[in-house]
Amino acid sequence: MKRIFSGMQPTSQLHLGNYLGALKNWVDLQKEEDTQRLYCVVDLHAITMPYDHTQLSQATLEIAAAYMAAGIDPKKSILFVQSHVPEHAQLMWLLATMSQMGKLERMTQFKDKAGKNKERASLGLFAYPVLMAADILLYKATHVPVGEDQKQHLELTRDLASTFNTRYGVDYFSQPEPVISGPAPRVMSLRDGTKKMSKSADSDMTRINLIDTPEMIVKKIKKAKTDSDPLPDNLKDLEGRPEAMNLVTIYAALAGISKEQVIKEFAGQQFGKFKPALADVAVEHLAPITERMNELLDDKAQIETVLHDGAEQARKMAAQTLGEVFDIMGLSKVAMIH
Ligand code: AQP
Repeated sequence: MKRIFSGMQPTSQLHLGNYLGALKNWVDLQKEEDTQRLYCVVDLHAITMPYDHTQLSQATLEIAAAYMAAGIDPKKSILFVQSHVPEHAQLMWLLATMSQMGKLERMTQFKDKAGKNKERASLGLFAYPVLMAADILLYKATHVPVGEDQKQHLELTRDLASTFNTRYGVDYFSQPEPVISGPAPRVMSLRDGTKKMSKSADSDMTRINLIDTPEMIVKKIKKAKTDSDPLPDNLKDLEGRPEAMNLVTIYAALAGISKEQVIKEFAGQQFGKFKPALADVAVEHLAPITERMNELLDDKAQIETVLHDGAEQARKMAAQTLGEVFDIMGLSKVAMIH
């Protein structure tokens, strides 16, 4: 059976990149028959960078609310919080014993987040991809829907699955497939078309958050960086114009049409005309999600019940895998409590 796993960090509010690169795809995947889906709020990942501990628990609920508001249905998907299933951290440690430092050092996300001060980066940040591998392998996920930025981490997960099998002479973990087919696998910053839209970018004007009001969305799109040329009449001529390409990609993804169709509709028009149209599409698409999210956050007990049930289901699956991995690795289970 196909089994899907994915997660997002409660580092801050979700933005349009998270939505178009991953979350929208998760929702669409709920249409698939004979598929089990696990969607997680990965709070243990979120603490690998400096964070506000007074806000983490609230941020975790907000991400769960965003999942549900976007259309994740707890009847079709198991929705839970990573730290509520301790097996994630346990399997991570076991996988850490077979993870090569050299490979982890080559991870782009580590290099980006550690910056120039690599020596002072935490072990948690360095081992982030190993925890992500544990998240996925714990449920023997076959498919992992993510944005393009996570491709390298997925390759490491596949690598670790093979290393485990080879080291212990088993055919236990299969190779999870990345599913990078969201409508916009890489949404770029509104202020710099060469950088990805990110929760942790300093300026809020670089991103559209799922909780932004219509006025904020209109303002951010109006102020988005562009060049002074009109939109061309073919997609090829958008090459070398990253900001223009980004706005066209966002429009296409939100309107559910191709980029070619967007170009056909707006060929020859200046951004003064295109931006208000984009803002309309964005508000129309996001306003119902924001409204639902706010409703859910007014009734936190409902979200907590969903997360409680989800953790219970996830733990059963996780405990089984961990027990099997203990057997394979020769660890004693004599007094193991589950
Ligand atoms: N700009 C993006 N375009 C498309 N997809 C994106 N994703 C993130 N940014 C974009 C996808 O969203 C999912 C959840 O990501 P995450 O919470 O693990 O965070 P991240 O990938 O590290 O990116 P963020 O949102 O910018 O967070 P920070 O700034 O905290 O690192 C993933 O599937 C990701 O691919």
